[in-house]
Amino acid sequence: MAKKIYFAGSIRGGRVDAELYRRMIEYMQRNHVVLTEHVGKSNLSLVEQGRERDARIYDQDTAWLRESDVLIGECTCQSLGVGYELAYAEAHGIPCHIFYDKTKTQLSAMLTGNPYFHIHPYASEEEIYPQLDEILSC
Ligand code: 6IA
Repeated sequence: MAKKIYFAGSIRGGRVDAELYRRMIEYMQRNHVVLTEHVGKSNLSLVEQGRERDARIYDQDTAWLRESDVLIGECTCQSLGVGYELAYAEAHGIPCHIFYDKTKTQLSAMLTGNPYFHIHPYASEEEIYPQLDEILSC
């Protein structure tokens, strides 16, 4: 059955992995609905646009989080927003799967130390897709 996926990836934390996000999102979209497709777009504005505009982003993203079946986070590029989303999802009982390239970074102990989170370290991108298949087939 098609799942509603909240894909979390860095925006203002840095866009170095934006192409990887796009590929992961496109892969999941073959059989599922990704609520946060924009995270993989290359032309995102990173500029702060005032608290009112950001409040609309916050309201929309937290509404999507509450309606999602699962959160998939790519956390190689560390992001305060993604960390917040993970805690928010945990508080709402949404399963969270965290991917990161172990050859490039170490995750915060606040993630690896929390047994609620499913952690998926990888060494090359090809390892991600079979794991996504397994997560999303449940
Ligand atoms: O602290 P960061 O900016 O790196 O946080 C990234 C996370 O916060 C992502 O997983 C998004 O879900 C969420 N987020 C941060 N900024 C935006 C945003 N900006 N739009 C939607 N979600 C965001 C404006 C982009 C533009 C397409 C309207």
